[in-house]
Amino acid sequence: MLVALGLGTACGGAGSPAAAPTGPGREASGAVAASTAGAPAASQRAAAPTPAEAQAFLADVDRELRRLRLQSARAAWVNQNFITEDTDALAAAADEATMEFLNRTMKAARRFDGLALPGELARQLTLLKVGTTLPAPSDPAERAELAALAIEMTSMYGKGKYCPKGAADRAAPAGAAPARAAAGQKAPAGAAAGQKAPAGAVAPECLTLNDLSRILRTSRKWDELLEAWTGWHAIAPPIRPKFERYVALGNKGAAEIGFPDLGALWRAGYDMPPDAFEAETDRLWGKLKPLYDELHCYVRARLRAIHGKDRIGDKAPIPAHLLGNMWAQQWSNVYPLMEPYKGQPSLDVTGKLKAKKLDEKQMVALGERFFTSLGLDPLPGTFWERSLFEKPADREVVCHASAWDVGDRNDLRIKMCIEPTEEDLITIHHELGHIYYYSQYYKLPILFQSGANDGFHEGIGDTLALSVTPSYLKTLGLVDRLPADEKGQINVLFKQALDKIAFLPFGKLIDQWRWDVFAGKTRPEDYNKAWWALRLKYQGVAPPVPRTEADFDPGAKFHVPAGVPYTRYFLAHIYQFQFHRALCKAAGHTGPLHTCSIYGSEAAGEKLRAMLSLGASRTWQEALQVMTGETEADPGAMLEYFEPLRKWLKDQNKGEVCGW
Ligand code: X8Z
Ligand code: ZN
Repeated sequence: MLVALGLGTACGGAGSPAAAPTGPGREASGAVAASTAGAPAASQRAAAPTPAEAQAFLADVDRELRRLRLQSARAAWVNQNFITEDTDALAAAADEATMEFLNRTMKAARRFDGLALPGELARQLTLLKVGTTLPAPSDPAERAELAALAIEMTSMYGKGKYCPKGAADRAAPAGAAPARAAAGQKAPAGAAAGQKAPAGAVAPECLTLNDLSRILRTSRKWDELLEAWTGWHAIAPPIRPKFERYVALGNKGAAEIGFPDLGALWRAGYDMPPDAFEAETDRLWGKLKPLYDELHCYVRARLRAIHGKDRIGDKAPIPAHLLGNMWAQQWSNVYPLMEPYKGQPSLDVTGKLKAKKLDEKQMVALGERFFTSLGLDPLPGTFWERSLFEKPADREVVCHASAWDVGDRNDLRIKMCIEPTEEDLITIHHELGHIYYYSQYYKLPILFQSGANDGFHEGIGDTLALSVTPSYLKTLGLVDRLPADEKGQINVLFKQALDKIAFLPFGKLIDQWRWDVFAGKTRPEDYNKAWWALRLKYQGVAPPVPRTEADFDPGAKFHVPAGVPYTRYFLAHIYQFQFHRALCKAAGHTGPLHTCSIYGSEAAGEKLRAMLSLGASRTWQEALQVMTGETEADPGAMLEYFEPLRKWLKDQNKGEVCGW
C-alpha cells in the first residue's frame, strides 16, 4: 500500500494507497513528468523563480497527481479486495509511478525555497515536501523493489492465518497450498502445512485474524487464548526480512528528499519542527499517564482474581493475551469480567445486535444516520454499490477496516469484514468519519485533500462515536434501560476507559519503536527485544510466552507491514475529546461531558463541517481554532470526561500495589 500525501485511501487520511510509486526506468528529467510537473527546462534553470512559475508548477503537480492517484487507488482497491500475485504486481506498478513522480517533484519544489508566495501556494509547497510516508530512492531498481515490498508485506498480513493441526484453508483456491505455506509461515508445533485430516474426520479450519480475534474477545481460558495469540503472531516472522529492507530503502528515499531518516519525515507533518512534535507527544502522554496507571492497576487486580497470583504477580505486567484484543490495545471486551457494579442496566450492545439480526449494511446505515442527523448529506449511491462490507468466503482480502477516496469524484468506499459486534459498530463510525472528511474536501486542490493532520482524520468518526451514549443506543433499541444513578454512570465510563484510556500507551509506542528503527537506534537483531521493552515501559504488558529474535511481533500488527504511521491514533484519542467538548457546547449541552450526545444537532454539524471543509489548506492549529476556538492539543478534555472515574479508580486501588 502506498502511503503518500493525504491522498485518499486506506486507513484514511494521509495513509494510503492513494499515491504510488514509479514507472521503472524513467529518468528524473524524463519526458512525461518533468514537463507536466512543471520542472523547469534546462535553459530556464538558472533564472530566479517567480511566483507565476510556482503557480504553474503547482497546477501541473495537481493535474499529474490526480491521474496517478486514480490509477494507484484503483489498483490498490482491486488488490486488497482480491489478493493474488497479479494484483500485487499491478498495485506495485501503479505505486511505483507515483513514487517516481513524487521523488522528482519534491526535489524540483526546492527551487521555490525562500520565494515569497501567496499563502495558498506556499502551503501547497510545504505539504508537497512532506507529502509521502514512503519516499523512494531515485534508483529505478530500488524504487521498484520498495514498491513491491510494501505491497507484499500488506498482502502477507492480509493472507495471514493460523492453521491448527490438520487444518484446511477455506479461502485458498482448490489445489492451492494453505495460506500459511504461501506466506512462508512456519507450521505451529505438531501441525503440518497442507496436512490432510484422516478420512471421515472433520478437518479443523485455518483461522483468520477475525476468527482468532473472536477467541481473544470471548474465551476466558488461558490456554485457548494463548494458542490464538501465538497462532496469529506466527504469521509475522516471514515479514521480518522484507521489513528490514523496507527500512533501508525507505531511509534512502527520505535522505534524497532531505530528511535524516524516514521517522524524521513522518514527524515533519505537524506544522511544527519534528523535534518539537516528539516533545509534544511526550507532554500529552505525561498528562494522561496517571489515569492509565490507575486503570492498569484496577484491571490487573481483576485479572489476577481470575487467573491467579502465580500467573499475575504483584507489580507484574499484564500478560498480553488476557485483555480481549490481539494487541492488548483496547480492552472493553473484558468489561464483562470486571463490571464495576452488578445489577445495573446492561451495556451489551453486541448481544442486542445479534438478537436483532442486524446485517452489515444495516449497521453501516446506522452510522450514516448519525452523520445525516447533523445535517450532512447521505452517502452517495456508489458508496453502497462499491464498498465491501462482508468478508468474502472464496478469496483473500485485506480485512483491516479502511476508508477510500478513489479519485476526486466523491467515489467513496469502505472495506471492512464487518461482524455484528459493538466494536465493529464503533469502527463503522470511525470509517465514516474518514468518508465524510473526504466528502467535504474533494473539490480542493489535491495537496489540500487530506486532514488538517492525520490525527484529525482519525479522530472525526471517533468523535461522533463518543455521542453513541446509552441514551442514543436506547433510541436505536440497542439497550433496554438507561443507567439511572452514579453507579450506572461509573459502569459506562469504565467501559469507555477500557478502550480510550487503555489505547493511549499503545498508540504512542508503535511509532516510538519505528522511529528508533528508522533512526538506527534499534538494530534488526534487536527488533523484538526493543518492541517488548516499549510494551513493558508504556503499557505494562508482557508476552505470555518467552519471545526471541526468531519472532517479529511488531509485524503482527497491521500498520507495521502496511507502513501506516500510528502516532495519528494517539493524537486522535486526545483530539476527539476536545472536538467532542466543542461540539457539545455548540449543541447546547449542559451537564457532565460524558453524558453529552450531539446526535441531531445541526449546530454541531455546522461546526464540524466548517473544519472538515478546510482539508489541509490551513495548519492544524488554525483548523482546531475554527471548530473549538483553541489552538493547542489539550488533554484536559479527556481528563474532564473521565474525572468521575478517576476518583472512583483511585478509591478502588487503595491498598493495591500499583505499577509494574
Ligand atoms: O486502524 C484503525 C482503523 C483504520 S484507520 C480501523 N484503527 C487503529 C487500529 O485498529 O489499530 C482505529 C483505532 C486504532
Ligand atoms: Zn482510521
